[in-house]
Amino acid sequence: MNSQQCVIIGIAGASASGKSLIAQTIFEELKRDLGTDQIGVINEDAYYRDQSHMTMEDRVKTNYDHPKALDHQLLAEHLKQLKKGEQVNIPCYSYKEHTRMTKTLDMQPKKVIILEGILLLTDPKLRELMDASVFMDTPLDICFLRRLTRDVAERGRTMESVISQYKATVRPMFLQFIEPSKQHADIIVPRGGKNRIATDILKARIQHLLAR
Ligand code: UZR
Ligand code: MG
Repeated sequence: MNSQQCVIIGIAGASASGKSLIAQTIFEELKRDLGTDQIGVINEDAYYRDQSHMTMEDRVKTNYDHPKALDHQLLAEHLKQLKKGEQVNIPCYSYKEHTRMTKTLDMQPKKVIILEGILLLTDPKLRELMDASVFMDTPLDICFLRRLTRDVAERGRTMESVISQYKATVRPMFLQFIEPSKQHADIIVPRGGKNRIATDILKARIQHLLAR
């Protein structure tokens, strides 16, 4: 029997659309069957470019919703290494400092990798590495409300800064890059990360890929 070494599932969609939630749910539920060391989640946010050489003033001006803000090259290399059974060092990103931290997170190869992030499906080299792809199609007003609450509570922002960033980059870049990338998804999930049927379908697909 030809069992696949590493199944990679990509989950994309707007900021605060429920990507992390559905990824976390699948992770928690599958790790009971597979074992904690056989499934992992990689967040595209970890691959925001290192900006330690820039002043804080300039870091704030970066457009974090544009594909070029992300080091997709490094992410693709890491995925290829994991597929080959090699260990990788995942960067750690600080939303407060707007740059990479010096520490990295060691990840051992796994049977299943869940990849989640806003711009994953815009990049052909990442799409090629995925065994299945998902787009979280949550209404934008719901995403905005969630983002406002989350970024103030968890990412050290003020309400005013979240609103101005939303108008300046988050919304325009969603319309320019993220929304059109939906065409590349295998599955489109309405409502958000609590969609139980979508979660079950994805889990079943992963189990099927593992059993091949
Ligand atoms: P999720 N982001 C920041 O606000 N600051 C940074 O230093 C790095 C990223 C935001 C980014 C994007 N954009 O909307 C969001 N802006 O993080 C993606 N503006 O993360 O998918 O978890 O919401
Ligand atoms: Mg998230």
